[in-house]
Amino acid sequence: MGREEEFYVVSGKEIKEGKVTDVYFMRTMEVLKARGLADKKVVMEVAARSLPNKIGWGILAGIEEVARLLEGKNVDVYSLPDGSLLRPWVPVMRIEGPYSEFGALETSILGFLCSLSGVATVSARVKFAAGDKTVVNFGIRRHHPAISLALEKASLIGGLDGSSGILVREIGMNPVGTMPHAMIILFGDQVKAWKAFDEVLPEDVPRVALVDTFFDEKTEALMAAEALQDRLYGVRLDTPASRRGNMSQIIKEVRWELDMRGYSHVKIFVSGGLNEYTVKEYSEAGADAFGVGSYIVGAKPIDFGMDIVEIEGRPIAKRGIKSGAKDLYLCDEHLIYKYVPRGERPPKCPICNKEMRYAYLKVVDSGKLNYKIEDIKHINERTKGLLKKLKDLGETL
Ligand code: PCP
Repeated sequence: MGREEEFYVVSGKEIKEGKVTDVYFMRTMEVLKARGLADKKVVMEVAARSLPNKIGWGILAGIEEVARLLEGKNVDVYSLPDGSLLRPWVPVMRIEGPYSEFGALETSILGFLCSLSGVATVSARVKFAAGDKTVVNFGIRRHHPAISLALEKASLIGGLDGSSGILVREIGMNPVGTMPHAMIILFGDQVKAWKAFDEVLPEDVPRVALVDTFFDEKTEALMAAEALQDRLYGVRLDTPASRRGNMSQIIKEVRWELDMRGYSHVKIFVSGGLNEYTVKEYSEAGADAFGVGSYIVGAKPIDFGMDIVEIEGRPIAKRGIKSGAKDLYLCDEHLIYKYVPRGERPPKCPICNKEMRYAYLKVVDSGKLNYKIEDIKHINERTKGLLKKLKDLGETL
């Protein structure tokens, strides 16, 4: 099939073959090979030079993809695992081997890490803002369909509670969603639509009624509660910007009116144009769950760089990069990283003075994939624990 029939997307096979690369790497290999330099053994390190909007922390994603990309290459790769805490200038990965083996893969290596860590970081910040309240990724409609599952996986690595795309079943998660305005409009009657939803769908589908189609949120929320009674799990407010006004007040009013009539079991789900700041605000106003789309999948890529730090054992780097291979250590209690020249003694945490633990995993060992691919649920739970610890340590949005 031609590119046009494949929607001009690049296949995983082509990525693995190194076809997603910048032409200057092709030219570089040609020049280096012509002068016998291409097979020099180098050490390259990957670090984020900054985090978007000068935030102090993020979440790393894309490590599994990079490990699989480098599988079969004559390299060793040391790295933090997916879901690790990200700090500026901390080397998250170290790749060692002949430059010709992986130099031209820099484009795809950074492409995976920059994009997926960006989505994981924004997801983590929204979840950090929501605390124990539910946050679901509603964003696959806002990005190119070819990478929808990759983006959903990254949002789950970032600690979200679920995602709406049906393909998440392939990574062991159940898709999460409510109902679209289209369904209500086709019935032409909110109550008929909600009742049909309740009558037709299996019991395990939560009954969350969208309550902003024709009338205001308070009116439709009470109509839904009266129609479905204790079968109603929640109402979704997806108020369009043209009507938004003071959304916190709308949430408080809906909560009040539901409680006044004995419907305190009905949850309030909010979606539409959300970010970590409005999620925090609406959570404080009484919302129980959130659907976030554009803000998560449209996350800015993290500004990772991949730089030579050693050639044939000799430390060397460009301006702005510290030369020499490094070992990375972490204090899990205080979430502090420290790196030292490779082989030096483990440093002590500057806060608790305890010896820090070696933070890298050897994810590729002489070309053999050595990365224990974790169930996404495990990474998700670990990230949630990290966010709680960040909060306990006084981190803020
Ligand atoms: C949107 C749709 C998306 C939500 C909001 C995410 O509502 O429900 O899942 O929006 P965001 O990208 O701004 O965060 P509509 O566009 O009204 O779609 P629908 O009628 O299907 O709810």
